[in-house]
Amino acid sequence: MTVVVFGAGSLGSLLGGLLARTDDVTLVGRDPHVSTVREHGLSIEGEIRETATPDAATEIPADLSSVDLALVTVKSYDTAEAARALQACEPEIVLTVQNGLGNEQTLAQTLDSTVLAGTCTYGALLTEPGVVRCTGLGEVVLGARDGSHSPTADRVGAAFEQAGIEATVASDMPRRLWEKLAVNAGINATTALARIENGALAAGPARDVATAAARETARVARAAEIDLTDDDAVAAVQSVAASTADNESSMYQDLQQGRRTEIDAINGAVVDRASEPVPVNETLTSLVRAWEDARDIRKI
Ligand code: KPL
Repeated sequence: MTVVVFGAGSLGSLLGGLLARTDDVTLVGRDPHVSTVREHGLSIEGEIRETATPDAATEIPADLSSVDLALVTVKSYDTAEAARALQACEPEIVLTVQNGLGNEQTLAQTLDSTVLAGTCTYGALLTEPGVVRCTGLGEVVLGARDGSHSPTADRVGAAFEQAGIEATVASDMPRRLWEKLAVNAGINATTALARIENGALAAGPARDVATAAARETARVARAAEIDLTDDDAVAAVQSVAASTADNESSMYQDLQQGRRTEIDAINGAVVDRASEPVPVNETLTSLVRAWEDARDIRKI
C-alpha cells in the first residue's frame, strides 16, 4: 500500500514507522522531526527497537498521487485542516486514529475517500526529533464508522497485521468510539489538572472524578442509542489507567508544554451532546478552557 501518515507526532510516527516495514510510507509532520527522519531514518525505541526509513515531509509531496491509505493522527482541532490538505493526494481510504468524537464526520464531509474509524492503544512518545519510544504494546481497532461490516477495513487490517501491528477489525466502531471517549473524558483532564500520571487514578479523589466523568459519558452515549453501561465505561477507564500507569496523558503533556488541548473534542463533546446536566464534564471543560484562555491559545 502507498500510505500517508498525516500528523507524524508520537503515535503517527510509531504506526508509520511500523507500516514502513511492508508499505511505502510518507510521514507528514513538523520540522525538526521530519527533516531528522529524512536524513537519519526513524529510531523506534522501548518495547520495539528498530530503525525505519519512511519518507518524511512537512507537507504532502506534490508528486504523491494514488495514495491507498491516509492515516490521520493530528490533534482533533486540526482535523478540518487535515481534510483540506489530504484532498491533494486523493486517498482511496482514510483511517482516523485520533482522540475525541466527530473526527470521521469532519473528514468525510471534505473527502471522497472511504473514511474508517479507529482507536489505538499503542503507547508512543516522541523523545527527540527522529526518535519515538514505544511505551506500550497495544492494538489498533478499526472499522466502518456506521458499525457495518467493511471489506475496506478488512484490507487495512490485513495490511497492519502484515506489518506486525496488532489489529482488530470491528463492526461496532460507534460504541468503541464512545467507550474511548469515556476513557479520555475520565483520564485526560483529571490527570492534567491534578498533575498526576494515569496510574494515580487507581484510588483516591482523582479516581472519583474520573469515575463520575466516565459515568456521565456513558449516560450521554445511551441517550444517543449507544449500548455503553456505566460499569463498562468505568472499567475501561480503570483498565487503561492501569495499562498506561506510568504515562502522562496527552492533555497533561499539553498543559506542561503550554499547548492547546483537545478538551473541546473530549469533555466538551460530552457537554455538547448532553441533554441533561453533566456537571463533572462541565467543570473539567471550564477549568481547562480557562487555562487555555489565560494563555490565549484557543482558536475557536
Ligand atoms: O489516549 C490517551 C491520551 O493520553 O490521550 C490515554 C488512553 C488516556 C493514554 O494516556
